[in-house]
Amino acid sequence: MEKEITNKLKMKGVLLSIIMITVALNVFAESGYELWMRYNKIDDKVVEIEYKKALKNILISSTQPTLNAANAELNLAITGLLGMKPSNDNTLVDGTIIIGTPANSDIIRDLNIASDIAKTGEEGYVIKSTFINGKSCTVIAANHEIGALYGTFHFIRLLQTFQSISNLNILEFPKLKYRILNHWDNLNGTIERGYAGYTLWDWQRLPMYVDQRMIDYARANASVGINGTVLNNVNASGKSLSKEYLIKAAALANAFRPYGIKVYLTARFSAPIEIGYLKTADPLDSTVRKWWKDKADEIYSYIPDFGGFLVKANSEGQPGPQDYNRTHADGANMMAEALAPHGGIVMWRAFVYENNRHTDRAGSGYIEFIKLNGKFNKNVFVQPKNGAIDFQPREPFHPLFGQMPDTPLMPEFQITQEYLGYSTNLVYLAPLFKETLESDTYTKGKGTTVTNVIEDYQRTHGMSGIAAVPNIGTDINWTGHVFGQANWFAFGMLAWNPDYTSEKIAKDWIKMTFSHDETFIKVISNMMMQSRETAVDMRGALGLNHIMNYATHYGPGPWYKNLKWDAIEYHRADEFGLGVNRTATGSNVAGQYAPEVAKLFSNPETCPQKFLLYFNHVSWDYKMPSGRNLWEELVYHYYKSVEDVKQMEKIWDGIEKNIDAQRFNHVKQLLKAQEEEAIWWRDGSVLYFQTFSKRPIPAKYPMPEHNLNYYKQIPFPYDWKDAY
Ligand code: GCW
Repeated sequence: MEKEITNKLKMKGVLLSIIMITVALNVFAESGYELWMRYNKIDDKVVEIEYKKALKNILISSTQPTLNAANAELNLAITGLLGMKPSNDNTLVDGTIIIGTPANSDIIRDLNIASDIAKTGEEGYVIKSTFINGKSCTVIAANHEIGALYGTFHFIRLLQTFQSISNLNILEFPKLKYRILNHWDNLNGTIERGYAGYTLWDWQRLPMYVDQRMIDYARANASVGINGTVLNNVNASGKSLSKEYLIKAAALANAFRPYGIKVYLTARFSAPIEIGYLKTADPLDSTVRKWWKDKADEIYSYIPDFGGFLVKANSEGQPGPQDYNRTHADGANMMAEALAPHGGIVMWRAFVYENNRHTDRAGSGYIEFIKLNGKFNKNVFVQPKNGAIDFQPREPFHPLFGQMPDTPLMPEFQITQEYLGYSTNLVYLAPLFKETLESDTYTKGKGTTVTNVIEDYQRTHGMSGIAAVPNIGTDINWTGHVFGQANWFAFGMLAWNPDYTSEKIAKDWIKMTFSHDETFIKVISNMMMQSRETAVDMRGALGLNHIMNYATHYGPGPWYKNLKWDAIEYHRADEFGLGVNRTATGSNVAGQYAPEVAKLFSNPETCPQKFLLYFNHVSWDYKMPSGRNLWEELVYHYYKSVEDVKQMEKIWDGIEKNIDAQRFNHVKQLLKAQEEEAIWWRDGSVLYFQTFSKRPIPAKYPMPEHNLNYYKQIPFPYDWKDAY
């Protein structure tokens, strides 16, 4: 009897554990690996009924790799979303989706949509609901298969966001031609400023082994229209151009090709010396020129559609043409000449500044490049960062935008959060990207936004583009912080169309990544929209920047003293006030902008408050529009940042029931860390600036718990470079 009971209990125990494991699997199933390509079963009956009728059969018109990829993706999506596999044959039934081009599909050719398709160019598409032989169908058609793939991803996005698909009439094409990720991956597997693990490129096992993750990477990029990837760091190793590595890069190019993604490499300027054993890398030397030509020919023999080179030259210690008294144009044109016969391009970075500090760093890029307007070959982009200093939490747009009409510029953004709390902090970056893109350069009169400037190069030069340094690594969720995925997604969407709004992108991403619950979407999108402002407030509002810890770029460091660059150069705090005088009476970086902009920025009364201290040295007593004086305003922003992070934590706690435990806990822990960091920034910075302002922290705020010295000595949480 006793034994029986024990056995029964044991059985119960087993059953219970099975149930618990199942529950746990459901609850913990979400690692974030699927990114926004998460095709979980639809939980809305009305939507499900509509989709079940419309998604019965997929008919593709070729078996080339790109259409195969479209077919596979749509199959995956429908099977996941509806729990029902569509058929995949040539019979036209109600609910058929036809994917193809006029060249390979009779059905598409016979439809009356040729003029629409003609408008979509190389990569665009149309998506149309229509009747064919009395059957209700959806047509995804494009001039080229890659357009059809992009159209398929767009269609899937409609499904994932529960849009009605019964009456579609969509015509889309990208506004910019080159939409590129600049990876900063090193050949040893580490990533410069990468906070989501190690490089995705498995140099050891390539080319024999190409991991499924490469395909998933390509799917994610294609789903948002990214069409190029620079595999390696701009602080480049010549080795990446050696035969050994080219063969490996070719294997990646093969994996990415069906998804429309071209491979690019960084080119170390001194590679002819390091791997070619020449005595010089002088761009006007004929043996050097020949070396680059031969190298380009060799690369194209392995990668026939190789995209081209990205180059960081004469910047932060990298070699470059100035080592030989040549110009940036001499260097870029030499490489451009080698790539031109194959259709490749050069992206030549304008991120240069004098390490020995004769000029204001904010003005160096402009000074170097403005004189080279029009001096570059046709297949060269000059690539400035979005702002002139670095990828700061907030900077005004780079003064070169609009002022190099004869040389196409390709702005570079940073998705990886080098100055924004790595992958520990929740910061939605679309508002940052948009802020630059929507800035008015006034270079062709009022309303000449950065977007207008970069799009216009398509008309004037036949090329236009945008790039960003990604946040992608081997972490299971790809980006370290699950909200970092939104920044990869947002960059792709904005590269396709800079006019999309940050809110719309956030809402789509939330639906695809987390939940369709109306309240969830509303509160989380609001939280994301606010998060960039919070990130700025945390690190110095009102136009302050580059006052982080100099070594790690993490945590506060306005006190930092270094022989080359003191933090003081960036904030100029003194007893009178705060801010850098970049007006005509100072370094006159303001004077590098169009006169209307210069005028606006040079007067504290007209300068947008968010850039006030970037351009002006302002008294601590200066009255701000809020009625507070400058000191109080600064303190207000630091204190607000901590409150805002706490608010994010509250919001997050409130949505626990809406999502899986794994991602809930992931974000919860990171927000807690962000709160602690906001306090660190706030108390350290306020106490430091107080040594100049000599004014009290208003009594309504809690006083810092420690003295300034304490905050100065807080060690960086973990620096792998020091951890041997
Ligand atoms: O922001 C700085 C980074 C460097 C980086 C450099 C650049 C790749 O601190 O790590 O080097 O910019 O953009 O070249």
